[in-house]
Amino acid sequence: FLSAGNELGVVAVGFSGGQCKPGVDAAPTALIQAGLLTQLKEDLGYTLHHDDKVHNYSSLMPHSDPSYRNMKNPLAVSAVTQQLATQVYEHAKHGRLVLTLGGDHSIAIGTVAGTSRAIKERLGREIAVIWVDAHADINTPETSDSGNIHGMPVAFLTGLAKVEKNEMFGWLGEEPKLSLKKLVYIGLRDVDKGEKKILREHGVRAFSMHDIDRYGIGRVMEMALGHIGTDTPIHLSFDVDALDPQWAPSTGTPVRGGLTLREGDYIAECVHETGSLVAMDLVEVNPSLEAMGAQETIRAGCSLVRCALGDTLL
Ligand code: HAR
Ligand code: MN
Ligand code: MN
Ligand code: MN
Repeated sequence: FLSAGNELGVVAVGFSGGQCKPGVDAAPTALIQAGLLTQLKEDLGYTLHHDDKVHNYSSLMPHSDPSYRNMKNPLAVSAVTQQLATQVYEHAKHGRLVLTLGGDHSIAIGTVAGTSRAIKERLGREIAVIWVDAHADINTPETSDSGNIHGMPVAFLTGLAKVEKNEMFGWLGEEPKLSLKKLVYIGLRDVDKGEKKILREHGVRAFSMHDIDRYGIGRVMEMALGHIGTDTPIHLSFDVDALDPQWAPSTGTPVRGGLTLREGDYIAECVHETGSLVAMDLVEVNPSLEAMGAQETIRAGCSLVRCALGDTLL
């Protein structure tokens, strides 16, 4: 009921301005060169809608972009995510499942905003977001130590971070793009003090690695999807650093003690099985870091996407 058949919109986003390490902008090309889109087309039978570009949004880059309220590159991230929101919206409003290949995780401000608007218009429904990540990415500009906006997207999407003029995320508008009640985390293990306070105060549903150790990934997925409820459109935002560095070493902020590749794939498979997936992001693959592990990380990323889009073991 959610997506029209096997129509897939693809957006490739070579953007790294939400954090400080170059290289994450090269991920979409690396994933595509590894054959990801061909596999989706030929093995999984999707009809692809892709402009065959990796967007770098260079025309949107401001000449000067000083830190503001502790945010680094605020004008660039705001402009890029605003443009990206429109691209994702255009796919989603036609009923396409939307796959966005990042890029750092700040791009989720655009992708979630885009699906949220399209699903509201098309189906009159609110989306749920499953955020798979070592990190909660729910700092406000005020609680962030780093000032990196890739640590803040959830705060902007849920209205916890104040927005101002259009070019400072004001384009997001007053109405939150995502309800804190429709957000579920999986894989958390490096959450800042201020973020823990936010999660606690708002009672956000979060499954840390501790919960995965305790219940196993099978029970965790039952509980996560149970919280969302059936027939709710799901946006899956998958940060490759949710995986243990053993499987995904080439990422900007690796944290030990993470998901196995099978656990990551299982999460994606379960989300696919709901039939409610409307969008997926794959972010934070950085092929220039830990060059020895780049191919491994790219393969892991391709596997996560294939699983979410319906690849099965048997
Ligand atoms: N919490 C830290 C910060 O705000 C680290 C953010 C992490 N980076 C990511 N996003 N890769 O998930 O800066
Ligand atoms: Mn993240
Ligand atoms: Mn992360
Ligand atoms: Mn930390």
